Amino acid sequence: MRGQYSLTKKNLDLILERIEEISKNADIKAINDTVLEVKNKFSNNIFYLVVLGQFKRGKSTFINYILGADILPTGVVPLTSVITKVQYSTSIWAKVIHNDGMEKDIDIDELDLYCTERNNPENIKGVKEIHIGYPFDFVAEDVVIVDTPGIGSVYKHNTDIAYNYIDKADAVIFLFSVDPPISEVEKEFLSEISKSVDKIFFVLNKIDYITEKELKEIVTYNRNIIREITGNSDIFLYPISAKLALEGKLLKDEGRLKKSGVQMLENDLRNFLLGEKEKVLLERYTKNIKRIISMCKTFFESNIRLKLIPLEQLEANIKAFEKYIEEVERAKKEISLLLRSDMKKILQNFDEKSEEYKKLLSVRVSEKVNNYYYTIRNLGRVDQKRELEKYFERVVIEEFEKLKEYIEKEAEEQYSKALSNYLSRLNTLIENIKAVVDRLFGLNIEYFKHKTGITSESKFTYRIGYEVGALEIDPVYFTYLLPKKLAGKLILNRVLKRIEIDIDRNLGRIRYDLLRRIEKSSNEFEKDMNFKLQVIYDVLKELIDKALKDYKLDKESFEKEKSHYQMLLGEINELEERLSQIGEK
Ligand SMILES: Nc1nc2c(ncn2[C@@H]2O[C@H](COP(=O)(O)OP(=O)(O)O)[C@@H](O)[C@H]2O)c(=O)[nH]1
Ligand SMILES: [Mg+2]
Repeated sequence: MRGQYSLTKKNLDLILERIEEISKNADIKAINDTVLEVKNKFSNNIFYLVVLGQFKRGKSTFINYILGADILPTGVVPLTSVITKVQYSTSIWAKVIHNDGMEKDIDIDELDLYCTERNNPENIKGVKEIHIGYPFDFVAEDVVIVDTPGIGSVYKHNTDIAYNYIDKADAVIFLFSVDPPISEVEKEFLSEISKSVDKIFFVLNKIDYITEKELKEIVTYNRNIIREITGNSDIFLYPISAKLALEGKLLKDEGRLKKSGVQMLENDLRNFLLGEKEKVLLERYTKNIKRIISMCKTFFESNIRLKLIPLEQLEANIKAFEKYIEEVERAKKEISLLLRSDMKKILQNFDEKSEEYKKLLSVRVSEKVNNYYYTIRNLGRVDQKRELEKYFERVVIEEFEKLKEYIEKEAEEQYSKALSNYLSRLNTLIENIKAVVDRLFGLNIEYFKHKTGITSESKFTYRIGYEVGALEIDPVYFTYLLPKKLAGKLILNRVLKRIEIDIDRNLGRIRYDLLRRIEKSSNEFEKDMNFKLQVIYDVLKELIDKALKDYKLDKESFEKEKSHYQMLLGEINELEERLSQIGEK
């Protein structure tokens, strides 16, 4: 097995080396970058087992179980913001890799300083990855377990990080949990993953929350959804409780371990890694080389085709394209403006309803406080005041939570409606550009879609999200001192008077939060839109400039260039043939 693996690996290395030479010769950035990426990924024979899922599904808890130690921060509010790689090592160590490449050794107990949103808000410390070495008894040393931040969180950068990791995963453990049902975000995410990763272990976590009977229903329900999304009817869903599993392992409590249901998953994982790790690695390597080959082919074919267009025609087409780009830019501006005005409407809607919210809350809280006062009216003055204040605080928070939920839902609905409208406009625009490029230059710019996500944009990366912090009740006004002789009704009145002030302030907080998120999200959208279009312009420019430069050559050299590309294309075709022969072995 090992020998066969090395031999095949060597053959694939040779093919990639040759492709690298060819691509260097052609000097196209998108291709060179991809070659480098694939080379890095497969040079060290490391198998990436990536744990994915929406945030708070229990990913970190599960990895802690595998490690047999409470190492990764769990239940962190709101979430982790960098990926963590765990690998086997005889000693325990941890280090932080910064975005600029700097590395720093840290104490393993300090992980939360770097990977929690709370201690590293929006990743101001510029942490890219955290690497951990730990002597855990799982599988081989060349398996790296990757803990990803959750998708579907309020922070877009987190979603992106999890997303970027799909490409690098050799196998995936995808965690669902029994608490809330499968979300739209999870469905979309899973659909992306199943397109690119062949081996996915589906796990249903937190089964300790439910009864056997409920479990049966949830498993059936979730399995059907997964089947539908992946188009695979042969789906197994492992029901586990990562929490019980971890506790069981730490406390050496067989009962808990058994109840956690983790054993079957662990066995299957182990067997899979022992038996198929190398096969999977080779398959993925082959797949990636194939991808580069088709990039190269498209490029050479395009380039040869460009050379068949007479110079005057090409120049006229470039002019026509420049005109078209002006149109695109206008459309782009329009999308931005309309999006922003829709976003403003969400806020206006909130403002218009604000008075209504206030009244509603005021009525509800007063009613409840009044009723409550009735039940404690016989208490002494001090007790009465204390109890009333406590009750008041609780009721305000309760009522606010309800309202907040309602506001969130409404805003999210309006937001995603507006956004999906503009996303589909942007996608249409991109499709149009592709069609125009094809018509004018006979070029297919699809080949670099992998690098830039040029094709279509999915909507969940721009969730508005919503996470207002704890509500604020100003403690100061509870400390007022009442003149001794005043009591009873007066306390009640004072408390009731505060209602409006409290409601005002907290509505203000919700509004501020809404505004901030809307702005952030619209900015992200615009940034991405600009980036996508710019990438298309850049790639085209690179291709056309190359073609134009060749036109400046004399006839003989021009023909020579043309046949040079034809030769390279021939070589690429040969490599493709060689690759398919390796696959058959
Ligand atoms: N009841 C229960 N809680 C769990 C289980 N697994 C994880 N949790 C809790 O769920 C929360 C989120 O877990 P965490 O591992 O941080 O999720 P992650 O965001 O996916 O990494 C934490 O408070 C965990 O203690 C489980 O099997 N049962
Ligand atoms: Mg986590």
